Amino acid sequence: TQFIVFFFVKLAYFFRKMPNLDSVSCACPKTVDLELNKEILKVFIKDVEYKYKNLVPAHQVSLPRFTVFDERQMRAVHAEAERLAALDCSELIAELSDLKNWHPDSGYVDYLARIALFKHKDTRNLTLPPASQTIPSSFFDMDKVQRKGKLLLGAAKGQGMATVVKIEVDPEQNLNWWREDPGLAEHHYNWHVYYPSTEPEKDRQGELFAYMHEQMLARYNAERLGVGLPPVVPFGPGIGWDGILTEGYNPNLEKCSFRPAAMSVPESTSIGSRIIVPSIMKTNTERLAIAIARNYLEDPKGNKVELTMDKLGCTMEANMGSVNKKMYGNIHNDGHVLLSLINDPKNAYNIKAGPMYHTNTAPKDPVFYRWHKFVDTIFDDLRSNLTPHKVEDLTMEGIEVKSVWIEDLTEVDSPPNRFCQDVLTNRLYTWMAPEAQTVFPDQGEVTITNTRMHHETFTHNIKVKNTLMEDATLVFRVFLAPAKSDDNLETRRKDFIELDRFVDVIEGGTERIVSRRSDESSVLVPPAGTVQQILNGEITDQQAPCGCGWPRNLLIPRGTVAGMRADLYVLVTNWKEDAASSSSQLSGSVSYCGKIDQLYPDKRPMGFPFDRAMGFDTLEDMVRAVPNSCSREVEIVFKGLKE
Ligand SMILES: [Cu+2]
Repeated sequence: TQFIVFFFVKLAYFFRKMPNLDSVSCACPKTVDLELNKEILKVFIKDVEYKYKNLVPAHQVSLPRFTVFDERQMRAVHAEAERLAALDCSELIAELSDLKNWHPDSGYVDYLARIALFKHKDTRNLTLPPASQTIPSSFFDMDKVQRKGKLLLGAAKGQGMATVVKIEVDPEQNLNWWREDPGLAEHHYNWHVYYPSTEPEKDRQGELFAYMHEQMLARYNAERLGVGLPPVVPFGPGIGWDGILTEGYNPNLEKCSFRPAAMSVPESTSIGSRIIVPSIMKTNTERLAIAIARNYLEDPKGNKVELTMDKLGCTMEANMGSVNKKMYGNIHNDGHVLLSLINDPKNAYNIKAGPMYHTNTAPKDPVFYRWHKFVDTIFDDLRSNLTPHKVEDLTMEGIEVKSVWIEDLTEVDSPPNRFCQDVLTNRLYTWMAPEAQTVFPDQGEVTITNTRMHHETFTHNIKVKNTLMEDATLVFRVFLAPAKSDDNLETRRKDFIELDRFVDVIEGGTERIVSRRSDESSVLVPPAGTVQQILNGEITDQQAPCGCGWPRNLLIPRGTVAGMRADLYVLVTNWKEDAASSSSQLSGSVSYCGKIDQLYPDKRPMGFPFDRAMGFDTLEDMVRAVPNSCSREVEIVFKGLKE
């Protein structure tokens, strides 16, 4: 890993600043309850002078080898969370604090705390500290953190350069900086915290499961292109599992085992009393393929259930919305478990599971993307079966997008040429730089310096003309796709990365430039409420309580030193028609995470207009046919490592 770390000793224990439990009321917070928010830090950070409240003997026994991908464990942990959520708020905090102090490093305890606090009416809207701060051993190589001194600081340069200079032995390691970004792990972890597979499914959960992971793949492939790697290849039952898994991976984490290169998928593996058998997963996959061909799934009574992307997503994951688990199994979740136990499928040697076992470590492992590419291949059977959007589904009368361009906010770039489809290039800039982060392992407080990707903040500028007599409330759908030598739109369809989705009003009979900052993007996680901010009472209602959303530093692909060409594309449609309800809003990290307790705000299929087979040969053709859209070639320039 590229983490550069050093030990940082704090003389004054920060826990001393913690408020006294008795002084805090647990009233239901209206917007932000700063005192209660401070209070819940006790649930997430071990206190060296902790005095146990309940000392429940059960907490002393070892905890389950927990994974959200096992249905039985998920039912148990959610039942426990329900019990906790029914307690008085101060009791809830006391019980969870006891657990945390017994098992400071446990992923199970962190997960239980997050879902229990979310289920409890008084703590539901609080800002929880990022998991990378509260269980750092799931995110960072704590062995290195515990070491002190000059050696690591001296090695910092070389470590950072490894991400710039190519590694030849296993070229997949050239993307360690991306896969191992702590923000990516946070996003994936929190997505699965808020979309558990064993709770009644949320609005369009199956479709969002498919779309969010499809976007992870689109972004991963753009990064692969940037470092000269081919697109990710599926690895699953019937598609690759007969051969070997080329990629090895060492996460350098206490919690996970590593995997050597060239392993094979076992004939079976077991988790608890369940046995997972690849040949059965293959049969289940074939049943889904038949369902897609027939356009219906079969429920346990033999009834036909019309196939939608949502139903397919639920059935594939599988979550509670699955149409028939007996028939279609639990393919996605079982794949995670099977691949994570590949080192010791019979649990003969008590080897720890690999990264695929946990949602906060899985995205580090190259096999995560190969597995999800397999899952997405099934989803894409359906997408490519759908009738392409007709021109009239895409157009909006009276609205014209005249131009789209990018302006760099920090550097003077070539002046934008304000005509659609112009050849003038707009540039985006990325670089790597060390970044300090404070984390809270078992003891005290440690500062980690981690080399991460960053980019220059920019604006998308969209010149829109409204020839209608009335105001138009418009939704702007902004995408970015790397340019390819083959410009066929159907082959590029899955390359489109969502950059932003937002609403703006254009007055009737006017023309205006809509300018939107990149850091406002609807794919991004809102700025985290860190432990320090929570402690200082600096939490605002702008901070998302849930931590779900794309890492802010990875909004755009890295690009290349010479400049990677990409197409910026915007489609503007009528929000009055597209909004799920009159109160729906595209705010927060809505694109990949939806809205807590609300309908997914945008009625259009997720990924629209790239959610199905394309009815145009090229992007240019689509722009020409749809006046309320526009595209522009941009270039992403990687400026290397900034010390
Ligand atoms: Cu996932």
